[in-house]
Amino acid sequence: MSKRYALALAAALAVLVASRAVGATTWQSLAGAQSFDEAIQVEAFLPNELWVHVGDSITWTFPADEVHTVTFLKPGQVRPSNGAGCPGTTPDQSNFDGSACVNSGSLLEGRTYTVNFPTGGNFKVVCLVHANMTGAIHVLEQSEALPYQQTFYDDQAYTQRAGLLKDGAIQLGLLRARAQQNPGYQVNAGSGEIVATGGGSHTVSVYRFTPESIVVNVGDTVEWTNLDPVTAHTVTFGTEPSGPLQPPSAGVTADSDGARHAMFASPTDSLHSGFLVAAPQDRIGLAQANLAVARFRVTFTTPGTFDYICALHDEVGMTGQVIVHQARR
Ligand SMILES: [Cu+2]
Repeated sequence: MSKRYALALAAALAVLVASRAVGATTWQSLAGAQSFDEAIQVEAFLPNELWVHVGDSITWTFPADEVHTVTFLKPGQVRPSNGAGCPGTTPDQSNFDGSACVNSGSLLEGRTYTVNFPTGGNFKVVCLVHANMTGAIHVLEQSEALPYQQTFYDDQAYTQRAGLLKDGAIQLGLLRARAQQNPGYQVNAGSGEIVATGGGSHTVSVYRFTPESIVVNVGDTVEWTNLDPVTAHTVTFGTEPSGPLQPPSAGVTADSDGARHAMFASPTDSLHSGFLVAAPQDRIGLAQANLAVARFRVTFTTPGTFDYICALHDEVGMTGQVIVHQARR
């Protein structure tokens, strides 16, 4: 049985099982996707624009090891942090009509979350973890014709996922090639891109340090730069901070160009960069964002092998190593 046929069959069975009213349909979408090695994470609803009828539902399936949320805020509601929810979470099979927010909470591979739409309207769906993972749900009256069937959305999800994964793979390949051609003191701490659709935006991110291992001498300074337009990463040696991950550890200073900087002496010590992340996109009519802190420098003062992780993404393999040799006389 082809995968597409299986998906269509599963969708058809879901309709039969889940129908709550005569003619009500449960539509299918994805929240996230990833490459086999988990290095490329698609932060997107696939597809991110659906037209459904009043009384219909949409089930989002979470196939990735990076967390996402399916969240419908009230119109104009200030975007909360992921931990705060909208506030909190709402149960599977919640209704959304625009009067109260709906939030799945952070979900991982293997989970699903269904939202019912009892009234008409045009609604924005967002992921509270990934700012540029957004979409639109158009809830039309029963008397209106819907433009697409589930098979169209399945094809669209497949095509968009393939395109985003390909973009991420090209970025990772270019970064690895550049690191091989110009071995120096630079480490790339992630990259990515945001893609607009008619319904919102998709993000694809590379969750890898390139090069993953770098060799330097005592006294050298290694510089990490996060090139992702929206996703934060950290450079964390030793024990992860027990509290919030946004601030750097004590002793991290700012260079005159704004980059964070630390001296580091022992492979058994701990050191945390804090969030390295691009500035949020500016919007006309609002105060401009401060400059980003997307760069971290560490000067190594003793030889040794220094292993580190991204404290946000080590579970999908975002780890690295600095090997520090005694300088030659
Ligand atoms: Cu990361």
